[in-house]
Amino acid sequence: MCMRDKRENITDCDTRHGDATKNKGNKLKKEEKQRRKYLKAVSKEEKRRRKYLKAVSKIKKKARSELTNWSQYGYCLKDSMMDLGVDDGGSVLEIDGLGVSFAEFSHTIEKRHVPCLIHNLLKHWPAMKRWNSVERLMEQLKGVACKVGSDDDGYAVRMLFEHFVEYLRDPEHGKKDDSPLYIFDSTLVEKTTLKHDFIVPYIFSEDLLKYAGKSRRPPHQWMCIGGPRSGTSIHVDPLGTSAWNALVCGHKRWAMFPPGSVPEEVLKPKGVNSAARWFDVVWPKTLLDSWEYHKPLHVVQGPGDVIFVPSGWWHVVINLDFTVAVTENFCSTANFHKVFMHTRISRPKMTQRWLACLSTVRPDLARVGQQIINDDERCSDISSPSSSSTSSGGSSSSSDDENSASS
Ligand SMILES: O=C(O)CCC(=O)C(=O)O
Ligand SMILES: [Fe+2]
Repeated sequence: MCMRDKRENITDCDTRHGDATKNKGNKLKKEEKQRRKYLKAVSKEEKRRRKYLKAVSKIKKKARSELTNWSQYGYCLKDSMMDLGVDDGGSVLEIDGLGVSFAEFSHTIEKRHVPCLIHNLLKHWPAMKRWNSVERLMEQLKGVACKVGSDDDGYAVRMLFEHFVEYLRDPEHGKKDDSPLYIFDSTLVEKTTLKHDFIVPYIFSEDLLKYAGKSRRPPHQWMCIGGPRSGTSIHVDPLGTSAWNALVCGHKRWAMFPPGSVPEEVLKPKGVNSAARWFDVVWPKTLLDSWEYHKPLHVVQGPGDVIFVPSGWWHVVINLDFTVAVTENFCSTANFHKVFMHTRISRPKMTQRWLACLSTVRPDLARVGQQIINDDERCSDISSPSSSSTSSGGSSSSSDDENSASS
């Protein structure tokens, strides 16, 4: 090798060595940048998780201050809880929504107060595609505070939808709780884009309470979103209204009792404070041959099914998996008499306004309402000899502020 070659080699070597050092430096810098980015993401995630955990524990305390142990019955391990006679066919009348007209439904089902399960009413609802998974719902509900309960003073307890989803998937919370938190919110439809995804089924389209005035009208439409074992304790819907409940995804188990003689051990069983507990403790008793009262009607509602609950029927509902539903309490010609009797006592001011509006749009029903008022006055005249013949104007003990939320 000549000197020149040698020099070139040395220079070559130097350059390569320089490049290698530079590369190494760059690599280290890149790694350091990545490490910082990673640590930033971790700390952001930790902060987010801490925020979520803080929110959950605060919300749980507020929504059910009486509960110290949310998983004391171990229902999450009891598979039979979610399998309670699902295959036994149910005992509620089932009809095809496509084959029933408004008049038929009103005469054969509503006026006879027959609970029923209606198939095929929701096929054309955009909601059937837009609400059928947590991810799809997140597109519309991220950042929205949803009602998951009430505190001891009756104020709404709200939770961000994304926190609710995390709660449902959390092995230490929603996955483990006996009766997990449940979104039951009468403002969600109005305040979000969810309202564009459905229309009230035609057989329930006669909404007479809209004539009571928007500001006075009690809440009447709720979104219900929850995981397995969440649900609604036994109750009757408010103000004599009937209800339709449209299930978009998942399965709900219903038990229903007719108005009238339902025993205390069904309505107020000791130590039963949730739908899950009710189905564990009370439900099996009602199935025994020795059960001496009314047997409940029962049914499992699946995706696309609508349940009709006639006014005055007691009902208790448990979610068997992740469910999304919308439900509405309504007054129609079929239950008008019953609803008017209720509102007259508990919402006298609203009833006055309602009657005035009905006299224009539905004079036939306004006459029914006026007759109820006249009959009431006649009765109170007869029962209290000292009373004057002027209008009683509604019971003084009645409240015009009754909260009509059903659960
Ligand atoms: O879906 C539920 O949890 C029950 C709803 C209910 O009570 C109703 O629709 O009347
Ligand atoms: Fe209800």
